[in-house]
Amino acid sequence: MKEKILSLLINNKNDFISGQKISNDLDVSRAAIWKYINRIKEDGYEIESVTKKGYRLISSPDILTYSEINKYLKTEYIGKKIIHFNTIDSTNRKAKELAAIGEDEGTVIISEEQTKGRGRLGRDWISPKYKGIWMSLILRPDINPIHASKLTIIGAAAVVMALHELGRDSYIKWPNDIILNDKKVCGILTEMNAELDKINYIILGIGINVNIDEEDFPEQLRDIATSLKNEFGMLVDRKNLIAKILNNFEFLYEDFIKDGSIKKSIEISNNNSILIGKEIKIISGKDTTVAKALSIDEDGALIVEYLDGTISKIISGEVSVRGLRGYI
Ligand code: BTX
Repeated sequence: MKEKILSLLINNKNDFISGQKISNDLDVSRAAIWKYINRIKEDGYEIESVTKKGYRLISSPDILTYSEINKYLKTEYIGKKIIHFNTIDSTNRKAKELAAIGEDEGTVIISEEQTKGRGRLGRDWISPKYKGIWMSLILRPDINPIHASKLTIIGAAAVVMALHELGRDSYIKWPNDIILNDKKVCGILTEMNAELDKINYIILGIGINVNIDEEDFPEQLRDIATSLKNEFGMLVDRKNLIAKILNNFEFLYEDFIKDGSIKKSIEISNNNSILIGKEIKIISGKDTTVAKALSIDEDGALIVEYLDGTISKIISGEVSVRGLRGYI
């Protein structure tokens, strides 16, 4: 009921809505409305109440709830249910737990902070409160598990497109990082639960450093990590950005689900790649090999040319890639 009353207030922003109308529309008593309005205020919403006029929403807090994001969403099913936390260990961990007990495709888990955010290979992902987007999408594509890594490519393309819609260029460091000014601004962690030939669920975790100040990053990350605020010189609206990512994601994902092709996402990856045309290091366990990154092929694999001229195809997840000079 709280969410429904909040939706009415948000949809009537700038206008008063009478207690009587809320009562009629939602079949709830005036006394109960008063109680819910107080709870909504406790969440940080500023609401004016005037006798005989009713209630009016003055301002919304910067929180990533469904009510706040839905107004920007154009999707059919991605993000149509958002489960929001103030704090959690890891949204990917929570998403897996919920997916395992049947949570639907499209549900998104978002937290204002993560206390144990995770990167690939058990690495940590720092996720300070209210300053980033830490979210995980639950997906149930009817595809062979060997194609699961394509979801990372689609996710990265959706983030790049969303930033493009904000008027900003960003670059993909294949397969799972988004780069600005040669530093990491976003990381993607795709995890899967599958049987031999059937996917039970995929969790697509996206972490974006939105309004993080440089001093919020631990010392050892300052040379390799940045935030949108750092690079753009201004605060960025997290809600609008999340919606833009989800809108783009559904568009690109639908394409994949319909005919198995990630052509559009590949095009975005190739056009916005920070690796293509460069000499890179391919790190596999203890071995490091130097090669030139040529392109990303239709399966989302990185095509490289080794120093002896051999052309090879690298599947995401197999290796880490680095620029010859430092991180990029
Ligand atoms: P990755 O393994 O490619 O990158 C992890 C590495 O990046 C760390 O070892 C560290 O050096 C660096 N790092 C840590 N935190 C940050 C940060 N905030 N910004 C830039 N660099 C950082 C990348 O893994 C995948 C990250 C996915 C994170 C999302 S957040 C929502 C979801 N839930 C969850 O637990 N993980 C995902």
